[in-house]
Amino acid sequence: MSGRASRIASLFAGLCAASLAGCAGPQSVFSPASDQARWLHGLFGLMLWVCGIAYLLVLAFLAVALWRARGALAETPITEPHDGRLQWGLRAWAALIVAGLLTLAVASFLVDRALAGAEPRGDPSVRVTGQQWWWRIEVKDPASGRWVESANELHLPLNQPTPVEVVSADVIHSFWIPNLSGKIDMVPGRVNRLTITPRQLGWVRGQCAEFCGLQHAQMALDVKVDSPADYAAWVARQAAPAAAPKDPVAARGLALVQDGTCGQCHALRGTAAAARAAPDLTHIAGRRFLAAGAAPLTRGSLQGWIAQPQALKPGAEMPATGLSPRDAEAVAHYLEGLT
Ligand code: HEC
Ligand SMILES: [Cu+2]
Repeated sequence: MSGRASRIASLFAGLCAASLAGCAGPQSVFSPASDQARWLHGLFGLMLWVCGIAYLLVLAFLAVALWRARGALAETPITEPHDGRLQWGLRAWAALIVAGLLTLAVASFLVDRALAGAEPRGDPSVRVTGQQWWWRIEVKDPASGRWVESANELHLPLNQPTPVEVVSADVIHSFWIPNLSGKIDMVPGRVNRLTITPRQLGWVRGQCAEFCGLQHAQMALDVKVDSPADYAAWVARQAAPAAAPKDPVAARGLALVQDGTCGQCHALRGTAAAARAAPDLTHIAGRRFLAAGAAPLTRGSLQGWIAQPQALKPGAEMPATGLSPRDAEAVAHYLEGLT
């Protein structure tokens, strides 16, 4: 019997492993890369086992009952109240159910406590604002104590509990980086908080997890877990003003950006463009993706976006700029230098 039980258990484990093996990756709850994601992943695993075993037990008893009663269902009475073995069996079954549910309740309580215990004591050092359909990123520069703005790409320091504040500027969004944390809603007029303690270097992908309008699907957040030194360097880079144009074409691009409409929505720190309605472009070329994951950031995608943002992301809050191809080229060339 125990041999058979262990064979069933290993078959079950094999099935789980096979079905989860294809689920690893940069946007997956099955590759936890932070303390918080590991706790949640552990809780999920426990729930899967407890519920899976209960399910198999029910099916096994049902199969045995059907087998024993084959052909005789009509004649035998449905209950045998004086059968002592049946009564003990029922008591054992009830105890098993209570034990299973209690295990799950205690485990989820403990995980909840652990997540709450990781709540920041101090002030948050990262603030993320959901906007239709991009992410405003603000980080506190430890050097100056000032908040530094960026967009669509978030860096976090390895092994450091980072308190993150999430808010929304328009509708309800949901902040979700599966490898690093559970979901948390971004609600207009409300500040929600979570803490992330990353344990693995590298890139992972976040995604808005609450339908928020036309381009909800193209609202991805590129996330990088850095070593503390790389993180400090990234913050310092974001804090610096925009690089000066390196050649006459880039200089013409800067002039077009300053004289054109760009500055009514975007900020490029160090230039005349200082609006906050759209992603901060001060270090746009330092990012991997354009427009919250809509395309890889290349010279081609930048120029295409500037000429026709609606072609790449229909419904996006950036209207056609009306720039001539030559002007769009100069602007793209200038932006390309803003690392
Ligand atoms: C009416 C406001 C508005 C104007 C004017 C505007 N933009 Fe935008 N821009 C946006 C918004 C909103 C987004 C974010 C769109 C999205 O990702 O859904 C955006 C995104 C961008 C991005 C991608 C940012 C990123 O983080 O990937 C670039 C580059 C950009 N705009 C360049 C420009 C340039 C250059 C001009 C001027 C020629 C300009 N924009 C004019 C609103 C505007
Ligand atoms: Cu959304």
